[in-house]
Amino acid sequence: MNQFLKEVLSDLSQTPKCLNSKYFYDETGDRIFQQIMDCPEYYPTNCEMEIFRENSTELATALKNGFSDFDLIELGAGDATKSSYLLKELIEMKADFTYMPIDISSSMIEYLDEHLPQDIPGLRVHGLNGEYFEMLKKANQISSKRKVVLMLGGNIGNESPENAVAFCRQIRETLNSGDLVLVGFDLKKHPRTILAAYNDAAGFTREFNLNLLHRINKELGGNFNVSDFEHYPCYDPGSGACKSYLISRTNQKVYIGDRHFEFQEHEVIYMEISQKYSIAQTEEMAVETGFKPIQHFFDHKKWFLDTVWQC
Ligand code: AVJ
Repeated sequence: MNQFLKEVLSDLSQTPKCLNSKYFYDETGDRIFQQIMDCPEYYPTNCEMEIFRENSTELATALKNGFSDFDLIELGAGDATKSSYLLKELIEMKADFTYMPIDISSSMIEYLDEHLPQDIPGLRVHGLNGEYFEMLKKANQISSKRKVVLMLGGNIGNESPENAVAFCRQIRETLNSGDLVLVGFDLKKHPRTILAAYNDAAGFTREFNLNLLHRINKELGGNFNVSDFEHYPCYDPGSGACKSYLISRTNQKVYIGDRHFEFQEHEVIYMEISQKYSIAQTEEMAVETGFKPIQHFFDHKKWFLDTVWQC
């Protein structure tokens, strides 16, 4: 049985039912996420873009860190728009490195392998399509060079704080003393600003969530009646957890292949967490997971943090 099907069947058997947001990113999902990033309410991309645009030299210097050659790995690279600022700067500095973008979206990796070397002459690209840790292992097999790992976009926010700690520990285990990571954290800010970013007026975030039901219908033989589910985002400023749910509008029964799942009216599917952190919480997480926080980069509003950690 394929991994996607296995996880969906298991996740819909939980209480509350849930689905994993990493499966949002099929081709349609990639396109909807692009539309989310272009929404006026969705600030994280613009903030991090500003950090990369305004600090590319400082970032490149911090990550090159005096080493002669290294592998620059990006977890969840997407279309690599932000990292392109850094890649261009590193090429100008004549850094000797290979860019290894990892992404769960095969179309993204194909796109990067083909287009990046054209856009940035002299850049070596080795795309890896798959799950983060399997691909990190592969990267270590391909080369034993010093590693610099990028984890941008607040992707780490898609884990609960507890899982994020486990995740960072696991990253640390794949790396060696002296290696660097650059992690992007979406910071706590006014709750209304955060909620609006996950509840855009144009409805792209709703589409993004519902698309996973369409994807299950298409790829796994599901029969979700998508219009019978309502998108419900919420933000808890106490914990910093921004979560999205789909709520069943009626009592209904949904088939996936020969399995079925009953939904009560108002029953939820927990779809995604986008956790927000304070600066202090990110530093605690670094120390707790075997890293030393060495440099912070902010946008001018201090809404987003890209932080350099050393192993
Ligand atoms: C890609 C994980 C950074 O959580 O902000 C955007 C995904 N979900 N709107 C985020 C997302 C809903 C996004 N990340």
